[in-house]
Amino acid sequence: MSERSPRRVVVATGNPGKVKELGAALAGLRFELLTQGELGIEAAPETSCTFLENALGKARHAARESGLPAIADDSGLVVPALGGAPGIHSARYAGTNASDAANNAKLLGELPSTPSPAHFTCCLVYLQSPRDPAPIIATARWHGLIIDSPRGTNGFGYDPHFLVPTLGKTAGQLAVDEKNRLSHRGKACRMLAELMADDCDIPISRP
Ligand code: ITT
Repeated sequence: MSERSPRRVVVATGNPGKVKELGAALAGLRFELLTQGELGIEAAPETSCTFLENALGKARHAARESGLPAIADDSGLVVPALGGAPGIHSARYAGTNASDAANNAKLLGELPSTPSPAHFTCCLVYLQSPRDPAPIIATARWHGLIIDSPRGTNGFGYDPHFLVPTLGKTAGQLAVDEKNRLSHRGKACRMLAELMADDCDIPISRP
């Protein structure tokens, strides 16, 4: 591979909302991002109790199956009034393969009152290979309030119920670039890109 050709990297997610946001936020890296679905790779089981360990597991699995470097995102909504739930169970809060609508309904049913403070967390991991002993890791949070009436149809997951107080809008009312400027995932992507820029082996086009 010439030094200038983009590096092929597998994105270890099956969530189309994440693919859209990661693709936009990581566009500055000279990577050709391929999803694990495109490569016929099944999702890794999420068996750990932290976002970090789950992200490492997903990236390791995708790197092993594809033979390519991998980026994984493990993320979720943390609500202090619910003892941190749904947390790492955010995607399956209302059950395995639950829809976003079912997860949101369960969230509102469990909350003692609204608006309720909450944050999204995103942990991103980049592995050069499944046995990479020095993963690049970036993690970030986005604070807001859970409200009972949904607003907006953009984004995914809990976005329509996640109010960003400084904007008076929910995450579901934000365009991808606007959300990435503020969000847990957007911030983690910028941190990951910075950390990668310090790694001379990784091709980065700096603005
Ligand atoms: P992959 O494991 O295939 O990446 P997933 O959706 O199962 O997809 P996670 O286990 O990391 O991924 O769970 C993330 C869940 O957290 C996601 O399905 C949403 O319910 C919620 N979530 C994470 N980031 C979010 C965001 O930006 N907006 C709304 N909800 C979000």
